[in-house]
Parts: sequence; C-alpha cells; structure tokens
Amino acid sequence: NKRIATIGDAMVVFNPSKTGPLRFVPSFERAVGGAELNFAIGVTRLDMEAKWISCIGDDEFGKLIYNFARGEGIDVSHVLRTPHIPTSIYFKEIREDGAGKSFYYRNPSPLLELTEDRIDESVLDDVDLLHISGVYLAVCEHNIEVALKLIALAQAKNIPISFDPNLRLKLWTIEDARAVYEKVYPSINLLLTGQDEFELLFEGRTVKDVQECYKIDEIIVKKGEQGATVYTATEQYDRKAFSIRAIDTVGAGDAFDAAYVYSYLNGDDIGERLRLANGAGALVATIKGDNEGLPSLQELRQFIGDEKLIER
Ligand code: ADP
Ligand code: KDG
Repeated sequence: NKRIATIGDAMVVFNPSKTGPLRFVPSFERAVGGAELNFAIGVTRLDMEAKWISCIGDDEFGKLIYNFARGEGIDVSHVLRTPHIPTSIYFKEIREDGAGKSFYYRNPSPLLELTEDRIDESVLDDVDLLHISGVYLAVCEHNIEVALKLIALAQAKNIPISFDPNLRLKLWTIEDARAVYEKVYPSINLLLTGQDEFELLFEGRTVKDVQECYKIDEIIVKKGEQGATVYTATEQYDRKAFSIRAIDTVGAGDAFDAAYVYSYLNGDDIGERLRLANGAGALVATIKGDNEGLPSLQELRQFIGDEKLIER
C-alpha cells in the first residue's frame, strides 16, 4: 500500500445546530477537524496509509482527537502530546448556501511544542508522498522551519510533495503567507489551490507564469461548483463538478486533495484523478462536518457512477 505523510494541527470542531450568525446559534455538535488531519483521513478511507505528524494537548479534547485519528486507521506514532497548551478548538458558522465561517481558539496551538529538533529524521523513510498545507504554516512561526526540514528530507529521498496553500487570513496576513509560500513553491510537485486563493496569492499572474517560475509539475485549480482544472507544462484539463446540494463545503478542498493524491499515486491519468477528486469534494460538501463525508473507495466509485449502488 502507498503511504503519505502530513503534518498539522487538529481541532475539536463545534458545528452549529442551525445556519446563520453564530450569536443566534444555541447549540453545537462536537466533531473533529483540521485541514491536514482531514486529508489524512481522506487518503486512509481510500485504502492508502497516512502518517499524521502533530502535537495535541494532553487533555480531554486531545484524547478525543487521538482516538478519532486512530479509529480512522491513521498512523499516530508521530503525534506528540503537551501538558502546557490546550488542544485547539473552533466554532463554525454555516450560511444557507453551505459556505462556512471559522472562529478559532488556537493561539497558541500545541504545535508550538513541536520544534524542528523533535522531528525524527526517519519519519519519511517509508513514505511515498509528503503533503503540506498552508494552515500548518500559518499556525506557529517555527512551522516553516519544520516544514522546510520535512521538504528537504522528502527531496533527499525523491518523494513527491503536494502543497495546498489553504489560505486562512484569520491566522496571518496575505503578505506573510506569500513570503512563506515562496519558500515552498520551488520544491513541490503538485500545487492544489482554490481559484480565488490563486488569484489572491499571485495577484494577476497567470498559471503558466507561476508554473514556469517555480517548475511545478501540476497546478490543480479547485473551482467549487465549477469543478477543477489541471495545468501541466504543456496541457490543460478541465472537469465539471458533480451536481449536488451543498450543505457544508468546509473540508471539500481537503477531500479533493486526498482523492487527487490517491489517484496520482495509483498511476491514474489526469482526467481520472480529476473525476475522483471532484467526486470526493462533492461528497464532503453534501454532509455537515469537515470530514464526515469523506468517502470510502467504494462509496466514491458508486457516487461517480463506476459501480452500481444497492441501497436495500
Ligand atoms: P477549497 O476549499 O480548497 O477552496 P473548493 O471549495 O473549490 O475547495 O472545493 C473543492 C472541490 O470540491 C471542488 O473543486 C469540487 O470538486 C468540489 N465541490 C466543492 N463545492 C462543490 C459544490 N457546491 N458542488 C459540487 N462540487 C463541489
Ligand atoms: O479545510 C478544512 C479546514 O479548514 C477545517 O477542518 C479547519 O483546519 C482548519 C482551518 O484552520 O480552517
């Protein structure tokens, strides 16, 4: 089985019991989220293996996240615990159209304790791909050093690297994000980005220009209900989204990334990767929660029409 590694914060998520401004929401349902953990769950559900590197609080919520990740079958052997910093949490507001707004309580994050010297040199020894996301880079200043160390380890082993900028302007400024991402782009093979995010980050530069500048093999642009486009040095592939009623789109991008990376490691062609990725993104958007809708391989194949669905 192929194996990916990723690093990042996880949070207890409080999903609102109804849509609209948070101050009018009387109750919440507790769940678990975090972009990188969502990604790890996504690839694990698709029958690959995932190693999630992290640090969580040594508290009740940390135990919940740890058990949750283990329950999903994720390799948690590189998850540290700290008694000094509480596990991160966030509250979600959901609009009528399924779009989400986040209210974070994650500063400081337990990742403050996961310094570069605590990263085991052998952590990528058995790994086929390293996935980095911008949320991780935003959460603590030293995370960029840790990420660059992992990136260097991956490069030394010829392991491909995927990167999702996952821009969170509640965590840092666009200027800071741009400056940090600049250090990451030259090392990556796959850039998985949202369309608006691309425009914000690259201020009018074309995909071709960005691709040539940083020598990125594939730039994958996610376009919500419009689907997605992949740009290689010579070709462009467009695929429409699946038609669904979106309930909660938070996590759709992580699902897309997970399915794309799964299919990439599986050796599928780009059209097939896009079909699976659009399918996984759509499925997550149909269910409340950041990762609850992440499909198994069979559910994904049924949804995209490769297998017949028998309900009863
Ligand atoms: P990000 O969160 O990274 O910006 P998007 O919102 O573009 O990601 O969603 C990621 C992918 O999930 C899309 O490219 C698409 O495949 C799928 N998706 C998201 N929203 C919808 C929707 N409303 N209808 C169908 N597919 C969707
Ligand atoms: O991509 C989904 C994530 O946004 C969500 O699970 C929470 O990591 C998160 C964040 O910082 O927004």
